[in-house]
Amino acid sequence: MQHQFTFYSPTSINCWASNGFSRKELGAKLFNAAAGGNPVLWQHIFWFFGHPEVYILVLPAMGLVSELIQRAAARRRLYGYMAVALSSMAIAFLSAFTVWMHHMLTAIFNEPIRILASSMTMAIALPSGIKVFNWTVSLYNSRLRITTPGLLALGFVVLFLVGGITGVFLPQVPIDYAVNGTYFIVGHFHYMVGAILIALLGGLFYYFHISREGGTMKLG
Ligand SMILES: [Cu+2]
Repeated sequence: MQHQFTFYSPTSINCWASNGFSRKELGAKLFNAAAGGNPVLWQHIFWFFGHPEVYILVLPAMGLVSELIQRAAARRRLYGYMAVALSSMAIAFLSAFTVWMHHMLTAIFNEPIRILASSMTMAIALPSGIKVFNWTVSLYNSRLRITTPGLLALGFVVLFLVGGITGVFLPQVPIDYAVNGTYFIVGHFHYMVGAILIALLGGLFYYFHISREGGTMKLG
């Protein structure tokens, strides 16, 4: 039942569209090595969507956290607001066009291309680092208040930091050979997705408290 799993996630839709649909409905042999196709091409198409998909999730969470730190935790304007905003654009650009092949470092054997994917992936650490640094500095000398959405925003920063530190290892090609297919990858990914969920929860708490409690944070 190839069509059944299309409903589960956007990644599955991409998977179905690029592989199942063209193969079954159009009779294509693009990914079939026996028919002269290239199975790695399927991986390219899958990850050209699959990698930016993670950033489609995390960029709104980063925006939420930037607002929550200002409004619900530090109660001051974000340190280096413009740098935080520009780093979002840098992350969006880098993640969309330059790094999908870091999911395939053990599947492609073109060394310059592998080095390019590896270095572009490490480059994403710069705008991400700017964000974590500015979020942290915003708390310095601030009128820190412990509120539910504020704590969830700080929780995002901590989880994102652990996810980022485990992420530093992954673009290194030799390390990738060791950890490919292990729970190290799963752990890294789940720190990020956990952080995203925490940020969304913080945004929801903040939004609904404002409307129901006239600006106080009693419900949390
Ligand atoms: Cu990726």
